Amino acid sequence: MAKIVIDPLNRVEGHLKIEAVVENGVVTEARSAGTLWRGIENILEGRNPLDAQRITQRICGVCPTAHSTASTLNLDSAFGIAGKIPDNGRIMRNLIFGSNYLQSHILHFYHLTALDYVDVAAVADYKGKDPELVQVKQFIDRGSLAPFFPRYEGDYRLKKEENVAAVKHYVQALKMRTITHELLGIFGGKMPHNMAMVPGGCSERPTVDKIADFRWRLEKVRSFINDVYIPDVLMVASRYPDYFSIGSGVGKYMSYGGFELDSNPDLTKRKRLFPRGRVSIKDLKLLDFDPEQITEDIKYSWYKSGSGLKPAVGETVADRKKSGAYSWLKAPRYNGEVHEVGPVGRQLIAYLNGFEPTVKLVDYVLGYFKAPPSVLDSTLGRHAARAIEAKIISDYMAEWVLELKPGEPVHTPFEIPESAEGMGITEAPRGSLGHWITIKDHKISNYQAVVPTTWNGGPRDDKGQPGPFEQALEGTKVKDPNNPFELVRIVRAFDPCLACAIHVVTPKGKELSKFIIEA
Ligand code: NFE
Ligand code: MG
Repeated sequence: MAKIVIDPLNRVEGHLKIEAVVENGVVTEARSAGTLWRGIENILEGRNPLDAQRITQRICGVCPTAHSTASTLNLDSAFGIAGKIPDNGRIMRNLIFGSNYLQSHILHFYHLTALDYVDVAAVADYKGKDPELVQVKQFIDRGSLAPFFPRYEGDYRLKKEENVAAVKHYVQALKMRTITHELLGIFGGKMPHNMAMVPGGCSERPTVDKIADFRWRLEKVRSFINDVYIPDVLMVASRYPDYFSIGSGVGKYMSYGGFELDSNPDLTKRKRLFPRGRVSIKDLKLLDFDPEQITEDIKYSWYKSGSGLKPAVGETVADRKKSGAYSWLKAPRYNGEVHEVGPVGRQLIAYLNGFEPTVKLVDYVLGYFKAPPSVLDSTLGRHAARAIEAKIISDYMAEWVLELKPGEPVHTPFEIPESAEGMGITEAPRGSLGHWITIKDHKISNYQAVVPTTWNGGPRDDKGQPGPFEQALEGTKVKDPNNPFELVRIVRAFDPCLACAIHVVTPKGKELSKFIIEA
């Protein structure tokens, strides 16, 4: 028996520790732990509700836009204006959010996970004149090799020319991310932490020159997605086809639905680009979705507040010394069951709903590998679904921006109610994201977030059911416990963000700095 401890598991956002017990070359038990304490939810208590949009974006530097979307929907709902968002405001929100999605998916594939498959050392003896490859070669020659090394060895399968091309794309992807930030800035003001998403709509005004600027920049990113990102994912998949059956998950996926296509006040009837729902993998059956079924357990988390609570009445009181606990993440559950969230769930649910762009792309990718849709439930499936949806979102952004109407309203006025409750649920790049607010005396009295990586990377729940990372790892064959490349590939395919996942908590009445010292 060997115990593998990967701490920190790098090339993910935030601080993740993975432990795996290996017996006869197979993982028999895995634990996923978030190890860096954060402090956002309780910072909000007693503040003006409008601060939620500004402060929750600080949960994360990668997907602040997801939190601005969830918090804005949350405030729309608490202020009673969810059905009154003008089209311009709704569309600009989608363009701001979409820009961040493209940034996030390109970041994940090239800069966080590709190095698990691509051997950068192939460029060490590069003699050509390609400026991007010369840059990388000079970087290697300087001898300071992070973030390319250290790494786990033993399973690099691409041909030399494939490795070299992928390294060039790694550098190009950095430029593409710059462009997505510029795109976001056109209607959002800046990245990170856009200033334009506000309750009631958007504070920016569309103009013809902004529309043209957005469209022109977006075309470069669309070309990269079509001509580089998707082909690279297929190329990696063709060299590592075994990863279509490694790392399969918990059997159930969920999506809250994302990118609002109208402002129907009845949220259950509202149209969204990616539909709401759940799916079970074994029979590819669509299941219903009711946000009332969401709860969070804390038996194995460093909290002493109530367990199994709904987020609207959630609590977050830390207890770093709690016996048996091993993570700062809570364990979110739907009707007491473990669910994976993220691109696979979104695209499978869209596929089973017959959403044409998804059906076309999923069938294309699966046809390439002669595989059924259920193989999306795997390490490679997670990468493929992410690339597919990057293309779909970028294609729709190109249409949405042309639907903006200069001179028409962007925003609907509102008043902050004396008391109210709100819920904002959406799909962040990494999966289902929800914010809940209670307002009393015109101020925030409780604010709770349940975040994608909390769903996927959370620990065991009160019943002892392991979380999605843990279940995906258990049963995995490990060739060499000293080089557990299988395990990091599985976990990275989820695109973990521990910064988001641990967005909690300073105990009421204590200063943040004092608590950090005590913890
Ligand atoms: Ni910090 Fe995030 C996304 C959110 S993940 S990246 O996507 O919400 O838990
Ligand atoms: Mg929370």
